[in-house]
Parts: sequence; structure tokens; C-alpha cells
Amino acid sequence: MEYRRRFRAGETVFAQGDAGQCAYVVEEGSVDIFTRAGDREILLATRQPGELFGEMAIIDDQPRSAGARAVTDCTLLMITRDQLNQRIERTDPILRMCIQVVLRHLRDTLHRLTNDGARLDAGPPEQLSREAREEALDAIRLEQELQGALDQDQLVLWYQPLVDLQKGHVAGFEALMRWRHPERGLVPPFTFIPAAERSGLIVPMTRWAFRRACLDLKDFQDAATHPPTFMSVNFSGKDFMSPDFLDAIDETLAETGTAPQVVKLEITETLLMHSPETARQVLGACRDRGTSIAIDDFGTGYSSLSYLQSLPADTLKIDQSFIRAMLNDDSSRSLVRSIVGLAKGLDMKLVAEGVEGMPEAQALRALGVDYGQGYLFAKPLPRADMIEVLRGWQDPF
Ligand SMILES: [Ca+2]
Repeated sequence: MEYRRRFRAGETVFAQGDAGQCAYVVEEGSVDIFTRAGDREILLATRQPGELFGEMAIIDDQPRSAGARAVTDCTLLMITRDQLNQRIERTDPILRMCIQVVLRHLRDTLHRLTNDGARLDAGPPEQLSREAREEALDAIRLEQELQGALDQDQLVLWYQPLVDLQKGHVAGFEALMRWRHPERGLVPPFTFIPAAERSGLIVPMTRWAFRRACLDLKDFQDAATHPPTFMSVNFSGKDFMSPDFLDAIDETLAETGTAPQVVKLEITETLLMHSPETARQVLGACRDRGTSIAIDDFGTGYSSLSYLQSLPADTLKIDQSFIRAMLNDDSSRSLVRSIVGLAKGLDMKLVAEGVEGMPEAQALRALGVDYGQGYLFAKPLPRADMIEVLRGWQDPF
């Protein structure tokens, strides 16, 4: 298919009422957009280089509501229906609903312009399917409820211990957010964390979690025979990009009387890949304060080794998929062994995620992995249950 088309001055690009197959961006020249009312032609706009036109018909699959004609000789770059629709389908459901509603209003306005003010009452069929609308409404409700969860203390932190594989005691914790919904019960994180990230609510949520985790660590340290030394908290890209991120960290550390050295910020490779430069700067500032930084789910993203080396991170968390597979699968075992070598070479600590059985734990210990996290040791637990676990802790090896 040809993605660039040329038109001579005066030539029609498309006519009103045509089926819309593509939109255009003007590369050179200019294009008039017009509509007809009886014999009269109404000029709606003139599109210049860099401007888009013809997008309405391909978004809602309706006939062209206006015609387009080259004013001068021009070159147009085509955007196919597929190119645009793929993006609209992948976008946030609320945004998708807004696009459809704006389009509907625009069509109504155009219709009135050419039909003596008559409304588009019968109108084109509703373009937004029932499922798409439900999805948008669900997303709006979920976000409202999440705001409520934050205001009404429905969020709770659960903790999973990270066990020192050499010494057999609890070395630290990962704080995991849970939502106790008054009607729906415990809402799983994979339902609400993505919504929190999309809406930006993740920022106040993470701040709340960070503060709570700093406070709870002190209680855990009091309860254990070998006081755990760190608390890991998950941070998202939105957290990092918020302009007062570092101020908020400083404030919480000061307010809770927490030493920066006991805090580990967990971030994913994906976050790093999205804005590597900002990530490096912000992480550098965190390291200067003395906090530790862990790369979460390591091995599932695409960080290059040179980028990894340039980061101020000091801990790698090996993704659970490798740990689960390592006993039955030689290539997973070799991968874990290489990651151990890499971490040692870069002077980083290693955490194995998803440790479920003693044979893996023994194998990881033999390989020299520092910490293990998983159901073998403890599942994520509320604060009070975690304190009980710490009081009765025994070396699992
Ligand atoms: Ca994590």
C-alpha cells in the first residue's frame, strides 16, 4: 500500500459521504475541508503542513461528514484505520470514551450547520459498544472508590519477609499494598494497582505505604531476635516522575525517624526503560541520601548490561519464573547462575523471588544468593501476624 499520496491543485481528496478508509497528515501544500448545505459550500477549515484531517470517519466508521480538496499541489501522508484504531483500543478506557463523545458532539454540530439547526436526533448509531462503555464506567467507578479507599483508610500493608539464605534469619521485608473494600473484601493488587497508576492516585498511595512501612519496621525490629535491617517498598514510574518525590522521601524519613540506610526502593526494569535518564538522576539522588535500590523482577525486562552497570542500584531481585523453573530446567539454572555471577561482579546483593520449596532454597544458598523470598518462608501477612512469625522464627535450614 502507498502511504504517501500526491494531489494536484483543485483535485478532490475525498467527498462528503464517502466511506472513510484513512486519515491524512499534510506534508506539503494545503487542503480545504468543506461541507455542503443544499447548493451552498461551507468552508470549515484549511489544513496546512503538519495538520491532520479525515480522522473522524476512521474513528467511528461513519461516512465522511465533510469533503476535502487540494488548494495547491500537495503531498499527504496516510494514516490507516488500523494504525489509529490499534492505538485507541489500547488507550485508557476513560480516554477512549471521551474521544467517542467529543466526536459525537462534533458530528452533531456539523449536522446542524448544514441542516438549518436540526439536531442529529436519529443520528449515527452509537459507536461506543456496550462493553467499551461498561469498561469506561467501571474504570471511573474504580478510580472514585480508590480515592475513597485512600481517604477512609481502607488500604493496608502486608509484609513478606526476605530471609538471609546463609544465616537463616529474617533480614528484611517487602511491603505489599492490599485494599480492604467494605463490600468486595480484599481486592487483589493486579486489579487496583494498574488503575492507581493510570489515574495518578498511585503517588499518594505509595507515600502512604512508605510512611506506614517505616513505622512498622520499628515494631518488627523489636519483635525479632535478630533485628531485620531493611524495608523494601515498591515505587512506580509515576512516583519517580512526581516533581516533589525526593522531598516526600526526605519528609517521611525525618517524620518517622527512619535512617535512609534501612530503606530499599524497589523499581522495575520497565520503569527504567521508559525514562532512563530521569531514573538515573532520581536514583542517584536517593543513593546519595543512603537509601538502597533494588531492581524488581530482574530478567523479565530488557535492560542492557551497560545501562544496568551505570545505575546506582545495589540489589537485584531475580524474577520468580527463573526460580520456579531452575530445578527442572537446566537453562533456567544456568541463567540463575549467570545472574549470581553478574551480581557478584557488580557488587550487588541478590534476592530470589518466589522460593516455594526447600530444594530450590538449598540450591540458591549453595549458589551464594543472599536473600530468599517466597511461600517456603512466609506468605505476605498483615503486620500483627508478621510480628507473631518473627517472635517464633526458627532457622528454616
Ligand atoms: Ca516488588
